[in-house]
Amino acid sequence: MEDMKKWWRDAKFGMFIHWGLYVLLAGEYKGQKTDNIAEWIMHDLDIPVEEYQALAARFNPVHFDADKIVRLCRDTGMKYLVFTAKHHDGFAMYHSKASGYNIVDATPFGRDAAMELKEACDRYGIRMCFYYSQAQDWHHPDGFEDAKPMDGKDFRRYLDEKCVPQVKELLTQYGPLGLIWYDTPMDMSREDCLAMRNLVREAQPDCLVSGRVGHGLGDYMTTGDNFIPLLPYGKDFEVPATINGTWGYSSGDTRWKSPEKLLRNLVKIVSRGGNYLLNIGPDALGDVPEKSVEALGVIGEFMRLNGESIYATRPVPPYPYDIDWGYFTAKPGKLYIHVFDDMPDVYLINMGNVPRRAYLLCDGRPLELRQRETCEHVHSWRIFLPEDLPRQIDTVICVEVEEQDIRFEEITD
Ligand code: FHN
Repeated sequence: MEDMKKWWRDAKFGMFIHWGLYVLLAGEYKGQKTDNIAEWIMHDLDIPVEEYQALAARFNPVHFDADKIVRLCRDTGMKYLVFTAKHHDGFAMYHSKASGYNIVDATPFGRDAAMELKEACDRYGIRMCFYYSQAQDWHHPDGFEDAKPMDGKDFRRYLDEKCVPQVKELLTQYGPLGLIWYDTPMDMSREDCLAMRNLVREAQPDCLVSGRVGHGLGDYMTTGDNFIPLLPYGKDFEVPATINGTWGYSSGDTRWKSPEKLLRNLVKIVSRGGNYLLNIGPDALGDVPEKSVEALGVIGEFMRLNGESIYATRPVPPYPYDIDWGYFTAKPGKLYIHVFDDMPDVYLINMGNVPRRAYLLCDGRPLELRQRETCEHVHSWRIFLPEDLPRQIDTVICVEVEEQDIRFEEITD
């Protein structure tokens, strides 16, 4: 388990995939648009179960290509993939024996998307993980439905009939998994949440459990959606995030974040000690929206040249929160300075290390570094950036230092 935690902590970057029957509606049902996230359409527009489940007969995403999606994941520099095996709508996107309401038995598509993704993950060295909505199930009569009262419902029956058998299937049908990504535990008791965690521990002792298993029982903390902690949290955390304004595909959502914003979010999260789980939402044919592919392409290009400044890095203590032009990451003996702004030099004060050399990470070009000692500042470094430097979203400078631990001196007023 400790090895898996280290793997996850070092991986830093994962792909989230929200894909389910809701993509057929793409944010609109019978002429009515939802203004909330698209995978919630069944709940938000009060679509009756019989009407919603009829969508399965139309689900035939003939363009779905697991190999292509996992290559996109790998080429973006992501190390794990979390696929919605069952979201709140209750529809299993894998071959489930516990419920016929699944992608193989209930759709003309008839293929196990989860198995295809898992096989592709194995080909490309990506760790497969499953999202599973353990409490909310809008299809099963006894599942939670958002904040609606559970009066007259038999939640235990839902757990025994559907949830527990399905999680067991996921843990036994697809080989070793990186994570079970539980979500929205609602009012589940600590005992029930513990049982969900233990299911994973018993079947796959090395598989991690997301923070949203409930009652703080996860192997790390999952932040709120798209929420980046202001400072290092001090423990492992993961930020699940969207590229536009929704998780499941919506034809009308154009709130695309720029590649620049996404890449800088990655650096910001990693500099605070967290992982970034960035979502794609394939459409009804199985295609990934072009805007997502473009943005991931930009991040992938950065990661190919600068991945060393992201993977297996740790935050720099104490965290220099008053710098507004970039962020820092570190490894033993190396400080990575992520420069977002266009500037001729970088001036750092109160450095606690003795530098050996500085260079641009993307091409190894040596950089001039001048060190000074003043009465106001213990040590200051000035690093000059070349004049012909092409404009980059994040220019990474690596400074190798004499010590293993990287640190800024405590700043006292
Ligand atoms: O309700 C879900 C939502 O649809 C989506 O799956 C996100 C991803 O983190 N989790 C829940 C809301 O936090």
